[in-house]
Amino acid sequence: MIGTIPTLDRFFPDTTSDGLFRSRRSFVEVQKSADAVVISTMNSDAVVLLETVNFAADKHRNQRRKDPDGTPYINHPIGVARILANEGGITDINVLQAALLHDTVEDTDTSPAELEAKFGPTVARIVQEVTDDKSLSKQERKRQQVEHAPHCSREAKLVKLADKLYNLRDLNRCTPVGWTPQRVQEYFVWACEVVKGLKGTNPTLEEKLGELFTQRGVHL
Ligand SMILES: [Mn+2]
Repeated sequence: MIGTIPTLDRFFPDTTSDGLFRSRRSFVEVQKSADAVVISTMNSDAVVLLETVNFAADKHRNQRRKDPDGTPYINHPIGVARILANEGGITDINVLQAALLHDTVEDTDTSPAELEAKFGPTVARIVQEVTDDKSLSKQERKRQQVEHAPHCSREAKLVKLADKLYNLRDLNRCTPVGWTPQRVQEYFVWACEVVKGLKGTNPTLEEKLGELFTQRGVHL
């Protein structure tokens, strides 16, 4: 069988210069390889994001949010990435990927090395920056988030801002199972302390966070 895909010459030395296949490989075999090459080398942002969201969905597949409906956990990282794109105006693919992956190391069996191998060092580093040390007590982790926020990279600060915005909106939408109104208020107070250390990163996200804090009588 003969196929003509002239642009694939550089990937497939066994095509002739006019794109006709020699007999060594069947057209079907070459077409399969071509699909793989297209996915691995064309580096389209859409393809990369699909691969990333699929990875995150698989890792979080058995987890649910704490809302009464038990919303699938993956809605959260997708929502965080969407806030960055739609409201924050962020198009940096590394930041959007890190948003999709931001809870995989903290909340699933994903290792930083796994993220680096699959998505590269930049994405892995941003995720690492937004990952709490789970060997510490919850109180200490919360304290460290406040302390570390100002020292994060700009990319990590963006993910943190969107993560907080998503979570605070979620708390306004409904109260997590087992939370008292006081615990909700304390979350706002703590989140505000974290966001203070992230200021000067994205005016739109910071303004929207500021409005939510003001509604609770907390000031950024
Ligand atoms: Mn999160």
